[in-house]
Amino acid sequence: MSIQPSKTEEVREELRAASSIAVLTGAGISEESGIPVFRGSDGLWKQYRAEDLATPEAFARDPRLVWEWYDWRRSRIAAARPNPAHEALVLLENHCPGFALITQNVDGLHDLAGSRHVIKLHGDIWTLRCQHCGTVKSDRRVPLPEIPPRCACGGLLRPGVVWFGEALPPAAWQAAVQAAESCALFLVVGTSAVVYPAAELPMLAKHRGAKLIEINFEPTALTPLADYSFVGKAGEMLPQLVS
Ligand code: BV8
Ligand code: ZN
Repeated sequence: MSIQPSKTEEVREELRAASSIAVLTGAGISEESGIPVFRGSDGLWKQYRAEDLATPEAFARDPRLVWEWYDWRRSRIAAARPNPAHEALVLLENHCPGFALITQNVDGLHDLAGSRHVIKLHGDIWTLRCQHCGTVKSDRRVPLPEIPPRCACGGLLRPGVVWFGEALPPAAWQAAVQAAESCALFLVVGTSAVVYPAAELPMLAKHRGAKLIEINFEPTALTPLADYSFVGKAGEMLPQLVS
């Protein structure tokens, strides 16, 4: 999928000239790395929706089922490598002084690609938190030796991610809002923009006068708001805009 040459040149110039750039990524940026997205035909787990499993209630009711889902996702993610879209954002970070990368993804592929400061709005699938004593630890074992995993204190360990109905980590949310409010250009990549409050960030940036650029496989609620909207695969389009 190639973008109309005129638009490409215009956006390349916008990216070059922008004094500060904030980026919001969603599951779509990891799709070409082989990690299924949440919504759409090949959604994560056919008979379940993320909204049904990524909740404290689902975990309280059936920690084994929720952990089976996360253990399956961890094994998918462990086999995945960053794709050219992740790598293009590392290039952008290296060339733009005021750069902020905000992600809804929990897969850690931005860190693996070499992005230095990643604002994780929804946590990290490679960390576990004890429901009882609060211990937080990194755990990259795939598959997990026991499901559900237990803490040394005997408490139940949960994935270190933000579930529906849970507040986002305050520090991450504040950093994301600060970046959205102050950037000259806001780039949204691979998100359906249906999950809040993350989906507010591009609108906040736009209302503060930032240029809004969207790259997504299909149009979203943000598309009418965007100064430039590219419909297609991030791994193909982002490198064309950034190289
Ligand atoms: C909160 C967990 C309050 C980690 C996730 C009614 C209306 C509005 C809001 C609500 C409502 N009812 C409830 C809410 C709030 C709720 C919400 O927004 N619900 C939605 C579903 C309506 N939000 C919350 O509950 C949040 N918390 O509000 O707390 C509060 C406040 C204070 C104190 C206490 C409580 C918490 C939200 C976080 C939920 N956790 N995940 C995990 O397991 O991953 S959200 C989940 O969706 C993932 O994190 C994911 O990142 C996120 C967003 O999805 P996307 O990344 O956009 O992925 P999606 O599949 O949807 O889209 C991918 C896109 O990519 C598609 O458009 C596709 O076309 C495109 N694509 C595909 N391939 C490619 C591509 N694009 C480019 N290239 C490709 N190759
Ligand atoms: Zn514990």
